[in-house]
Amino acid sequence: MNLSPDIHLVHMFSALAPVFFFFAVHGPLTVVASPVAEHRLQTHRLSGHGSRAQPLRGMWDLPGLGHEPVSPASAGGLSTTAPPGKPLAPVFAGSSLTSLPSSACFPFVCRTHSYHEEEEDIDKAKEQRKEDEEELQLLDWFNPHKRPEVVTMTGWKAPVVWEGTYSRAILENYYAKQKITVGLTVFAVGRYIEHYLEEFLTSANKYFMVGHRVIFYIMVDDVSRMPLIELGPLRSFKVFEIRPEKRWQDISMMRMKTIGEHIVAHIQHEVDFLFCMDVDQVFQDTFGLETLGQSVAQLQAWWYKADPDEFTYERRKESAAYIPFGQGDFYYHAAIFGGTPIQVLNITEECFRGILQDKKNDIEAEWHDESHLNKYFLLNKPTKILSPEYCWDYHIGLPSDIKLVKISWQTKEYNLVRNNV
Ligand code: 5GW
Ligand code: MN
Repeated sequence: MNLSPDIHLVHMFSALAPVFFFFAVHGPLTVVASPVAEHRLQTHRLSGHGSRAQPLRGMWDLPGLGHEPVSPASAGGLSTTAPPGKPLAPVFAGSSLTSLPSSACFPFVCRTHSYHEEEEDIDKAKEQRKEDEEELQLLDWFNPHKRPEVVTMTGWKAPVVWEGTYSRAILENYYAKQKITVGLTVFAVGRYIEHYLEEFLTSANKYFMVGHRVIFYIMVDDVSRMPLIELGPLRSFKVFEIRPEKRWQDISMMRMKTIGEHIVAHIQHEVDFLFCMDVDQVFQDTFGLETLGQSVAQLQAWWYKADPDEFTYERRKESAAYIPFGQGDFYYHAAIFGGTPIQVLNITEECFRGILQDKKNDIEAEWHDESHLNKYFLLNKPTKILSPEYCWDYHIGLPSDIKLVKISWQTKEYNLVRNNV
């Protein structure tokens, strides 16, 4: 189960260089990038931001060895629900000299300074450092009381982010110092390329993490049918060709394996946060910093008010995704999940482990990867939950709970797109 040699990075587009580069790389996965884009990734990596400091290894490196799931206690602690803090970048790494504090000059140009002045300078620099290092606390940007009619805090003290509960301005101010990069994986196989991919990408370009570095990871079964899209500033994408699965259930489920492989191979070095999304949906409004967290789950629009015993969890004991009646917190939608690369790797590994176990036992969970994702988040509580405003189905109507739709479902035209059942 090594990294499949059939995954080729074939295309990378840099927003800074509005020229398309096409590469066909055969053999093991190699990152080929335009010089400009590669330089940008390189300098970014040098700053050694937290989640990318430790290279990850997955179950696909060492069969049988995976990551321990995060315990509900540690995943759900209040402190982990705040956006994770980042260590300060080393002074000279990736930043220009003009951004250095005035005290950070070399001794030989500071000879005229008195000891007293130097002490003051050091104090000032220390204060500045403290300000920079201070981690934003959850309640600095999140107010659960702003939406009293809906659940805004879980039993394990994770925020459920609804419109009106967050201050994006405070988050923007905090993350401005951190220079984060956010990844977004999306798969389009068969007719899903023509049907959904262009609108998904065009809308994501407009609304996903605007003002921040974004890398779209696009997995298609035929790169020649990839729509050409002009991206805005700070956006780039990488396209990979994947082998299409014959059964549609497998197309959906094998995403878990592929995402994990890509996190291990390169994504871990490239982004601070990663989202994984279905392609059959469209961004309608800003999907911003308030969605970032260690491990992020999406409430399924049709079930957000239902009782857990009504949820369509897998109810057969024989499946790895089994959740007995009487258990369960929420029904999560597999169309959106995310977190730091290490957390997303853990999610995808554990889900894929469950999928393989089920295949061995000749059983398939009722809602495929979504059943396994729900089991995962039952055992490993998400540190942040997104309200159904982040993935709304207008077929439900527009109840007053839904103040601002950020992403909406596309109409399911199964007869048109699902020729591979
Ligand atoms: C095809 C037939 C049945 C189910 C899924 C597919 C299918 C899914 C496909 O032919 N091509 C494809 O790229 N997918 C990927 O899997 C898309 O990213 C899609 O968004 C994701 C999940 O499948 P969906 O969106 O059809 O599933 P639901 O749960 O949203 O109905
Ligand atoms: Mn979908």
